[in-house]
Amino acid sequence: MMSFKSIFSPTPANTVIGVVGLGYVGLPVACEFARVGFSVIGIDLKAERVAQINAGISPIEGNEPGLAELLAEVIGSGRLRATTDYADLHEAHIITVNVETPVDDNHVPQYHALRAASRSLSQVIQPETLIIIESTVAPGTTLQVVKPILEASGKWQVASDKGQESDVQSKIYLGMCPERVMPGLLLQNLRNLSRACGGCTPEIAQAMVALYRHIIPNADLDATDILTAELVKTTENAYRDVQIAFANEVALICETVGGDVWKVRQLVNKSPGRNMLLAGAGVGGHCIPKDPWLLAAGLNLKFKNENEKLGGEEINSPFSILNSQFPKLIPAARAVNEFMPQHMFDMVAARLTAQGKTIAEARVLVLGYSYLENSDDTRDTPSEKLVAHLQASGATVIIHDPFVAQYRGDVYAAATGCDAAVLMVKHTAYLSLDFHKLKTAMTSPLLIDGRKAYDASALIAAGFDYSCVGVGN
Ligand code: SAJ
Repeated sequence: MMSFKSIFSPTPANTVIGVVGLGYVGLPVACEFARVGFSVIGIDLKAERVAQINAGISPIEGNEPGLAELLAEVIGSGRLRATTDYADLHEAHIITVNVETPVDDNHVPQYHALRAASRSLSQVIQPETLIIIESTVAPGTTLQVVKPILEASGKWQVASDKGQESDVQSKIYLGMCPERVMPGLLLQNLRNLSRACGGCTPEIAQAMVALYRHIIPNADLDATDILTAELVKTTENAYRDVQIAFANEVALICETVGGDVWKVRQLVNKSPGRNMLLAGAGVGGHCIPKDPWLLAAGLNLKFKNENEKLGGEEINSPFSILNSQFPKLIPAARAVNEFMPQHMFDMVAARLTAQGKTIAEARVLVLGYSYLENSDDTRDTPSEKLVAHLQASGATVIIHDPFVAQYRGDVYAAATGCDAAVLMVKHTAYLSLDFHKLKTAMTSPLLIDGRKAYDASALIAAGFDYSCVGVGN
């Protein structure tokens, strides 16, 4: 087993790396460390995913530039191998954990995967192994959920800078380094975005900086403590969610008072220090809708641990203990953003009514089903919520999306016989629609624009009943 010193300056020659969770974050991480020469052991519970990876085939959907080729290369060179067996991590000196950390419908973090990974690791690691949590977690989770599980057997003690020195044979190290990847840019973001490297001790934080420098040559790698690293990640995404919610709230105000949020935003952002984001049809994806709740849930962890040991699988709702003194802004922003798909429904229903039709008899085309433009990722997509509202009201819904397999096809054929169309995703392909062909296909040229994809005057000139989110009539 390597000595602490070699953890402090990990190199491909002296360090074997383990990666737990080979999803859209873990797999690129494993490939990147293998690319620079480390021997990497990847763990995933899904045997079929492990088999695909060992065959050099990427299981990651969507267009991820460079990932498939890199995976084939590092599998071919033998630097990366995948397995379902945690025992294979026995030889790893540093192990990153990249498992899912979702929140449930009550916004409560679900740590089943994290707890299971922590339990499995505690049974196979060696003295002085460094475990780095890369998953996004509520502030306090690494030290108040992961650490107790790793130490539960009594065999291990996580080093801390509080001087409780344990003998080397029982000492392990813990770190937290949140990822900042984005679908479609997995490798690019991994290589170029700065990282907060939170260590159980300052020396371990520096060791993490040395480790990540191998795959992140230029961006800032900021040594810090574990709690700060947890707060940074959840805060940066809560920040974005609140910023988007502000734009959406101004959009709703503009609609009511007869303003145009798009013009307002353009001029507001000429003011120093302003950067108003884009209003729209809603906020989807794997990060932004979830991470604000993880930030809020940190409050519960603190209260929970002051009164009782964490035992159950779930942490109670972040608001169950607090008497709603705070957080106020985070839940309110979530509510605004979650309302936007409903607002898109209200807009199309109102225009149909104005045309003497009911939503129940209408055939409505939803343009865009992924959560982000030019992406096939449909996780937590606002379009799913709009479709549910439409179907619950009896409408016949036609979904089109050039990136989502089951909704591809000729958009004008999809528009045939439709009474209304709702633009939910600003895919590039939609920006060059032939409005004449669209109008000919539809029974009535009614278009609701949820992303300001179009110039109102062009649509109106083409004879459309056109409305845009954030623009009053
Ligand atoms: N959205 C708006 N208005 C905006 C920006 C986004 O309505 O001004 C909507 C999008 O349509 C989408 C959702 O919000 O439905 C999320 O969009 P996003 O641009 O934030 O894309 P994500 O979810 O992939 O965000 C990720 C995040 N990165 C990580 O969590 C590591 C986010 O912090 C980044 O800012 C974002 O990528 C990015 O732009 O890189």
